[in-house]
Amino acid sequence: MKLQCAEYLLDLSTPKVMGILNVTPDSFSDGGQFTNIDAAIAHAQQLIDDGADIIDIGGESTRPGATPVPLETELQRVIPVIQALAKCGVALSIDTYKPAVMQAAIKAGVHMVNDVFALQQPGAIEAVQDSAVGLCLMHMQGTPQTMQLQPQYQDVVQEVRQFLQQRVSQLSAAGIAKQRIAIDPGFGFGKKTQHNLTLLKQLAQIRFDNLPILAGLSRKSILGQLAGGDPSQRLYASLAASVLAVSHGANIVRVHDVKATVEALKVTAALLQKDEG
Ligand code: 9MG
Repeated sequence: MKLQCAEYLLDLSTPKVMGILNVTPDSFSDGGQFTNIDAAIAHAQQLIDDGADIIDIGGESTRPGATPVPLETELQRVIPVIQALAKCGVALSIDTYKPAVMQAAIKAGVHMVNDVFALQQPGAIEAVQDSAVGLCLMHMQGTPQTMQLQPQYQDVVQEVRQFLQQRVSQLSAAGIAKQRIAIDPGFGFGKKTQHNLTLLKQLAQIRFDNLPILAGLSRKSILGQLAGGDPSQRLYASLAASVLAVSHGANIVRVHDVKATVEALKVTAALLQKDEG
C-alpha cells in the first residue's frame, strides 16, 4: 500500500509516524512552547532526527472548545515554518481546514493536507484538486467548539465508514486519485470514550478501497480518562494506543513523542510480519 504525497510516495508496508508540530500559543500539549518560528523549526528538526516520516504543521488548535483563529494569524504562524522546512527531507503536512491556508501551504512546499473537516469547507476541494499533495480525510461529529457536548451514534463504526466513503466519492468525482487519500476515524472528535474504544477495536472495519488509515490518539483525553495523568504525562498510554492502532490496521500514527513511538512500532511491525514458509 502506498500514499502519494507530491514527490513523496510513502511505502506503507511498514507503519509510518507523523510528528506533530503545533505552532500555536494555546496547544493543549506543548503549552505554546513553539510559537516562535525558530523554536518551531528546531522542534521539527528534533522530530526528524527522532525518525518522523511526516511533520504535521498546525497553526490553529482543534482541541475541544478551542477558539478558531483568523486566517491571517494562521498564515503568519505556519507559512514561514513551511518555507524553512520545505527541503528538510521528510514529507510536510499542513493541518488546516481553511482553503486559503491549504493553497498558501501548497505554494510554500507542503506535501500533504490534513483536514479535520475532510475537505467539506466551500473551496477546499478546489484548493487541492490541481496539486499532487496527499490528503487526510478525518471524521468529526460537530465542530471543535461543540463536538464533545453530546456525541451520539447508532453504530459508530458504520457511520464513520459511511461518512468517509461519501467524502472519498466526492473527491473521486472531482478527479482526485485515490492514491493521494488516507482516511481517519477522528479519535476524540465528537466521540465519547466508548465510541473511541469501539473504533479502535474495530479499526480495520472502517477501511474501504484499500485506503491507508491514519490514527491520532497521542496524549488525547480518552487516554487521560483510562489511565489518568495530564496531557504531558500520557507517554505510556500514547505508546500503547499507537501500538494497538497499528495492530488493528492503522498505517500512519500522528504523535507527539516520535522517538518512543518509532521504537515501539519497529517491534510491533516485526511481530505483525507474516512468517515465511
Ligand atoms: C489535527 N488533529 C488532531 N487530532 C487529529 C487526528 O486524530 N487525526 C488527524 N488527521 N488530525 C488530527
